[in-house]
Amino acid sequence: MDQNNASPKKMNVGLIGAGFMAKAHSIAYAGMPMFFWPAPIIPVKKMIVDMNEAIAKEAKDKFAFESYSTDWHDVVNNPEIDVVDICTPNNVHAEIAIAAAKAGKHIICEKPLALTVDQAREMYLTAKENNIKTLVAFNYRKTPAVQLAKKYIEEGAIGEILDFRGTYLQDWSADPESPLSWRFQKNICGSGALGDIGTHVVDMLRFLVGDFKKVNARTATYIPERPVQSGLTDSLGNARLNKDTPRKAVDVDDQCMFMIECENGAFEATRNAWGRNNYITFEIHGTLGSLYFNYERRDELQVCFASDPDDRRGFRTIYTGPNHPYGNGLWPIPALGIGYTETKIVECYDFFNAIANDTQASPNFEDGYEIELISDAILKSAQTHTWVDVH
Ligand code: SOE
Repeated sequence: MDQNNASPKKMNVGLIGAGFMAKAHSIAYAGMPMFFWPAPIIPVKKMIVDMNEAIAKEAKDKFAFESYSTDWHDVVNNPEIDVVDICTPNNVHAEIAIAAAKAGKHIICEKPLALTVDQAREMYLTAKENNIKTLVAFNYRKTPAVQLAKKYIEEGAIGEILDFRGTYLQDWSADPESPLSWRFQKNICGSGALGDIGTHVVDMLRFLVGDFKKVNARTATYIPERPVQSGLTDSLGNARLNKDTPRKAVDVDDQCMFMIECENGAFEATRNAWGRNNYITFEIHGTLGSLYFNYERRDELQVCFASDPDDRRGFRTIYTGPNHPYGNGLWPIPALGIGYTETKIVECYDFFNAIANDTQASPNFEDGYEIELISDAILKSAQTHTWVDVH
């Protein structure tokens, strides 16, 4: 805050990649001070970048940025920019983040952090050397009901954790005619369902139950080729291409499942599960109770305790609201509805709080690197059909 306590400090943001995620992040920059006042810092949408000039120009107006460019160097080399926000496909995260860290910019990077463990390590170490603040956009852990689950676990309410399971199921790529966007090309995305959606729940489970020691995984590619779409814009299954459109091989996983050794855990991710749209779930069993969460009903956390009377024991629903984590900034009555936008606003709040208070936000590049190690172990395990150590 200014000395006279009048208004919070401002910081300029340069956002790179003007697709679906740019929309989510832009709303968060605008909305964060409205939800969490006084804001730790007010983000100013300075410049948006997209390789495609028409998209960049339109995004400037649509997402309310002051200027646009087609070259990400214009953001990274711009002394006026304080924060670089990377919303590009995964294959350029490392190059941009390393340059931004060397230029002393704080960085928000979309998930997964990188294509490989080596890239993720270099991103993490460069950020550390340059003493900047980082955040990887695993936003689902910011859902108040997930934070409430963490509170129950930390308070010992469910006792010692025995086992857990998680899923991330979607169906937008279940149709064989849905196009081969960059999310199905290993050289651009690194991995398929695992990196795109599985890593969100890996992040959530690490947050809730702790680090993974070993994994035993299987992956499958159900649809070996898809019609090729032009351009990098991601239709997320919505485009239907002409029947004669050339097809190309998919070289990443459509589905991935694995067992986890830390406590005993199991997990499945796929984008080919008809009827499941954003079915992120976890169920955690402890010696004293259980917790269950499903993002499709994200205002709710289901809890059950061993200490409940025998004739009334069963899952009951807690609706998150003003008395729960982040609740003071969000809506004043439980069950008014937390959405994707709110998770992004909380993420943005945590990031700027970290800058204002000289701490690190969570999950940061160190967490992103750890998740890359886990993903690498999962892919190795699926290849070798053996348990693989994460470290
Ligand atoms: C597509 O599967 C996608 O947009 C993911 O990339 C996001 O991370 C997820 O939040 C929504 O679905």
